[in-house]
Amino acid sequence: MGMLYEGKWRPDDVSAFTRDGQNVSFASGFDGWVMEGRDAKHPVEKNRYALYCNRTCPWSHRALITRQLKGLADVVSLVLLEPAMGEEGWWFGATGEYSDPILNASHLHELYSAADPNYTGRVSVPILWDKNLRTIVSNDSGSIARMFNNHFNCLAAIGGVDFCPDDLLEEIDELNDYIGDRINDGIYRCLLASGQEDFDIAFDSLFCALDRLEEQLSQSRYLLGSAITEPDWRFFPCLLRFDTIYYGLYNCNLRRIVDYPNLWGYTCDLYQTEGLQETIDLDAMKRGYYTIINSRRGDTIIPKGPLIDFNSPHQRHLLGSK
Ligand SMILES: N[C@@H](CCC(=O)N[C@@H](CS)C(=O)NCC(=O)O)C(=O)O
Repeated sequence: MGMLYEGKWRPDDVSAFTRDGQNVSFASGFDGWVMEGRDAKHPVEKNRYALYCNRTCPWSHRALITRQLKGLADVVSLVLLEPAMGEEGWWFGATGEYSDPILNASHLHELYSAADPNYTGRVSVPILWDKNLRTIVSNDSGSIARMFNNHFNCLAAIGGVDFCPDDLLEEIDELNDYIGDRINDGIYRCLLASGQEDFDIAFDSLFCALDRLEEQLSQSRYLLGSAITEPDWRFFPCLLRFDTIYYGLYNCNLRRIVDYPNLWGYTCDLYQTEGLQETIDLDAMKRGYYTIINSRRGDTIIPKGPLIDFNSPHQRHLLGSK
């Protein structure tokens, strides 16, 4: 995977920025905030921002979900990248669903070097783009989701939804970190393990965390009680992808999510949240993952299965709070 080095695309990895099996790090590079108030560098304004996402990416998905469920679809534009990676990383089609109507760019790295002509680092999705200042506000999915939740309420079409209530902030941050490290990055540690020992450590750690969360979800409908909070939207994108992608393609195959009664019911419950399915294209997601990983392994086949019914009935609403 290439990266930008002083504003120029380099197809080769630069070791300081690569991930290895032990130390997968997904650090971001732009850390601006959209804030209320005229003096803010990035003020809250309708049609000023665009979210650049990829359908394969679970980090993109958490930002996309928050945009959708807060009712910001007409406030923050959405630009999707091709669910595939090329020589120059994430790219846009010339026309159609995966083109870039805002900047007409052909690769995502063009946005990074437009924002900072000397940028050195990974070129990742999602990003929040400020159309007025022609720069990246943030390329950290957690911050983008938090901005959508906390700072766009005056423009949100759906009122009363709060995935980050003040009284739960500490627990939310703690659980976000746990899920980020043990689940989100944990899955990628399995993919990127450099040898058997690294893989075994990553694999055991991942399934140990899934066991813990399975237990936690036997007590309450959502991770922190009877209302959905941020960590649920960090966890869900991985659960949605698990049996189709990570189980086979990433060798995360101790158990499938359908084998865990609570995790499976919870996944279906969240999947059936009103409006959520607007954020999902299961075919594009699978095609994207297989195309990317197959090209590294010299394979071309995309499996047809598995058949999974995320609309299966569940009884999660019968569970109360913790
Ligand atoms: N810290 C970032 C990480 C996002 C991330 O790792 N995105 C992956 C796609 S799933 C990516 O764009 N990788 C490209 C690269 O690493 O060069 C976030 O939370 O938003």
